[in-house]
Amino acid sequence: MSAPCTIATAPYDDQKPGTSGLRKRVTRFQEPNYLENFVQSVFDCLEGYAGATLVVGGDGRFHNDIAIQTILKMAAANGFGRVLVGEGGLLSTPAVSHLIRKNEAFGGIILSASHNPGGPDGDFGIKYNGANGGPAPESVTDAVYARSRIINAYKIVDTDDVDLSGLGKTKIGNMVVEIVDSVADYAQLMTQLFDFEAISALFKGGFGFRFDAMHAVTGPYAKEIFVRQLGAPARSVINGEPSPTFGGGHPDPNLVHAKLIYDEAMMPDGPHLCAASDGDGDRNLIIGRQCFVTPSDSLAVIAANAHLAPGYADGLAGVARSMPTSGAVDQVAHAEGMPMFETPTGWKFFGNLLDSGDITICGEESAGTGSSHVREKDGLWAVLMWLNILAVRKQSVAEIMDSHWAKYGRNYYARHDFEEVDAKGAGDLMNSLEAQLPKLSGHETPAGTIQSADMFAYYDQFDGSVTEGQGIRLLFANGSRIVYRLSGTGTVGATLRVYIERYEAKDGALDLKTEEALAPLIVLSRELAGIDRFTGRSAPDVIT
Ligand code: G16
Repeated sequence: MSAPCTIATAPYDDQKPGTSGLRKRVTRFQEPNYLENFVQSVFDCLEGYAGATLVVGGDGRFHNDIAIQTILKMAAANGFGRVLVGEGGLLSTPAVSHLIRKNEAFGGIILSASHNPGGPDGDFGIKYNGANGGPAPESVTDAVYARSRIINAYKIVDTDDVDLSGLGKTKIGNMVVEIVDSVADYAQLMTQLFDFEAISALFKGGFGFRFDAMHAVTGPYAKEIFVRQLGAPARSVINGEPSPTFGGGHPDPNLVHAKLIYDEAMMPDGPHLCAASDGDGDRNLIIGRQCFVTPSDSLAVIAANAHLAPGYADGLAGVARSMPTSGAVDQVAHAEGMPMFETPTGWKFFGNLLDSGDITICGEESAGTGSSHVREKDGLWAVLMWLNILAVRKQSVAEIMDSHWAKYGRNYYARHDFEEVDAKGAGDLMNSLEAQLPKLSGHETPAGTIQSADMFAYYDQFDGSVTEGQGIRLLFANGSRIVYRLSGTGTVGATLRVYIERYEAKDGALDLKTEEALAPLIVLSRELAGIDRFTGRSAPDVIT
């Protein structure tokens, strides 16, 4: 092994990280110095990490193994004292967050492109999380981006790769590399939050359960927790072997890519609960027997029932949701007298609210739910929370949903995604809509009167930051809402997301079909924005 060396490099100009770090095609990350530039830019923007601990892990997608070796050698050259890395390079995103917090690490690097496809032609991604275990705030990600545009050298140790296939310690120069069990600490945390006895009893009683790990990172976690610790039958976990290509699938737990378990759940004698998680284990999908639960409703049910789990027995300090998430959780907060916060899309915006203790639980329409136990959304946590609620209430998912709506009212909700559309057309659509905002306020439509129309901006009371341009909101006098925003996680063209919502109070029409309840709003959402005209698309690619 030779001493750390500095390698000259040239800046790249397209590294603007999106909602959740830098995501690009694998082929981009394979270009010389691309990953190195990002990692060095991160290190250059941090202070005081000499001798400190860094946590590194990823979802096992193609290029994970290669990227981890580069990061280890760069961490050593930059003066970190210790790196904790998951066995085989595997760590789920919530597990990284937990390891950072438990070990009081300086921060962590997560390798994942979340729910995006993997493999040589798929996507790769990287992000930095800080000492609280959460995604770096915009002040840091902006500084990293600025740095990546002028960087001209990075530091790396020229040494052999570290064998990550077994637990133990080794060294690169003065830096200790500790290979840790990917699952154990996380599983231990879950036992502190949930009633494992009640859930075990549920399984013993013949409760039908299916979890689709989608050949992504949660397979080993699910087998340990659901099967080994809670006694669910081994067949409960499907696609449980992580693979660099996700078994050729697309690890997005939605009704398109997790259709297998959706179809199973829709059978009259299907499992009582079907669930799935994504590439890096932070998202969740919840489907009861013949009863799909939208992520927004799931957040509301969890907020209303979390006290049934031991870790939340004292009640919740408050709740938060991202702006496009439906107002279902607002109804719970209002009825139960809890503070509710509305933040921009992106888990990082919950960080300060969780750190300050103002909220205990938060979630997003994009299938993310979580709590103050870590600083990331957490797919398996959400599934365990549902199992805990079902075990205590001894009702079916459908019964729980019906009683929830009867108590709090129902927010019919759908998200329409127009994927990989021309980026210029999508930008023009948003600009044109923004220009119309003043005249949309007070506008009468077949779906009701638009009470206010604005571009959402967020003021963070803790760090004083203001985040603008976070999506266009049309709020109707009758409680309906249409939101337009461009995705921050796609890697090709642009993805336009249109979020459509209608509220029915508890004495209103609670058992309509969602498409039927939202029909006039859907038509309006296309017309007002000229979706057809700007994108050339007459229908969305995915509806969730
Ligand atoms: C990431 C963020 C989430 C956010 C989502 C939005 O999710 O971590 O907080 O809700 O992006 O995605 P988009 O901008 O495409 O709507 P993930 O699971 O991809 O890391």
